[in-house]
Amino acid sequence: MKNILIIGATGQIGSELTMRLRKEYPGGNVVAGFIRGAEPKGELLESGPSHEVDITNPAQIAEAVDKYNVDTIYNLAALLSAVAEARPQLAWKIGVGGLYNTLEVAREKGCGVFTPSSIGSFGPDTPRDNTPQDTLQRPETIYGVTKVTGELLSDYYARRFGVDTRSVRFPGLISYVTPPGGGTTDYAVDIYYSAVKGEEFKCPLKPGTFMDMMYMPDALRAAIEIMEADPTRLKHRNSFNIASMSFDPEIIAAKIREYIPDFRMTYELDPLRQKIADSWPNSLDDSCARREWDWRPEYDLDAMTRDMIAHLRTKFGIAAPEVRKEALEPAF
Ligand code: AKB
Repeated sequence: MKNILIIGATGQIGSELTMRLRKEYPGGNVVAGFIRGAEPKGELLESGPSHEVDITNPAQIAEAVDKYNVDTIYNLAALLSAVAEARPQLAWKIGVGGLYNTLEVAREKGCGVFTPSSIGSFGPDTPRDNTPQDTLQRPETIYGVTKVTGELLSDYYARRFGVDTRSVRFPGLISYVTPPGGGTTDYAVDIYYSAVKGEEFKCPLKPGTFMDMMYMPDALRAAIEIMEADPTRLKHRNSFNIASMSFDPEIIAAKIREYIPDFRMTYELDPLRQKIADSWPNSLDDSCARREWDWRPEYDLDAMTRDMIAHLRTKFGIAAPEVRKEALEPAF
C-alpha cells in the first residue's frame, strides 16, 4: 500500500496526477496538498483526503506526512518559466527553499520524493537537437536555475542520506483538464482552446520555434513509472530526459487544420517567452529513460490532437462539424 502526499495538488499536473494515483493505489492514502486560496474542489476534494501544505512551511509538510503515514511525496510546487522571471525571489523560495524543506522532511521520515525538472534546465550552450541525458546545463532563466539546483540537491540527498529521490525532465505538457499558467510552452495548450471555440489564435512564438511537448496521460504515467522503477537498474536519478514529440507553431497549426480546416493563426510575439524558448532545446534524447526504466510514450502529435479536440468539444458542448452538418440538414 502506498501513502502519497502531492504538494501542489490543485495545479496543472497535480490535479490530474492526484486522481490518477488514487486509481492506481486504491488501498492507500493519496493526499491532495493545497495552499490557501487554491483549495481542491469537486471530484478532487471528494475522492480522497486533502491537507493544507504550503511548501515554504516545513512543519505543514511534516504534519501531513505524520497524519497520513506518507511514504512518497510528489513535489509539484513551482512557478512556471515566464511567471518566475517576473518574480525570481519567489521562484527560488518555492523551487529551491520548498524542495529543501521537502527533502529534509523526507530524510527525517524516510519518504521517497519525486520533483519534476524540465526542458528549462538546459540553456543556450546545450546541444539543441537530440539533447543528451548528460550534458551542459547553464540555463539563463531563474526557472532553469531552480531546476538544475533541484536536480543536484535531489541527487545529493540520495547519495548522502539515502533518500529515494527520482525525477524526469518534463517537456511542455498539454492537457484539456487544468490549464497551465505562466509557462513558455502554454501556447501549445491555448491553441487547441482557440481552435475548438472557432477563434483566431494569436501565437506568442515565431515559426521555427521547436520545443519538446508531451500529452498529459504520458506525463502522468512517467511520473508514476519512475517512482515504481527497479532501483537496481537506475544509473541516473535526477533527472531523466523524457520525450514524445517536438514541433513548432506551424506544425501544430497544420495538424489542427487536418481536423478543423478553417482554423486561423496569426503571430503576436511575446519577447520574454520567445527569448526563453530560444534558449531551450529543440528536442531531447530520452534513450537513458528507455534503457533504465522502459520509458515509452504512447501519444504522438496526431493522437494527441484528436483526443484534445474531442475532449475540448465535450467540455464546451461544441458539436463536431459532421454532427453539426447532420443537425442542420432536414431529416427527410
Ligand atoms: C514552462 O513552459 O515553463 C513549462 C516547462 C517546459 O517546464 N511548461
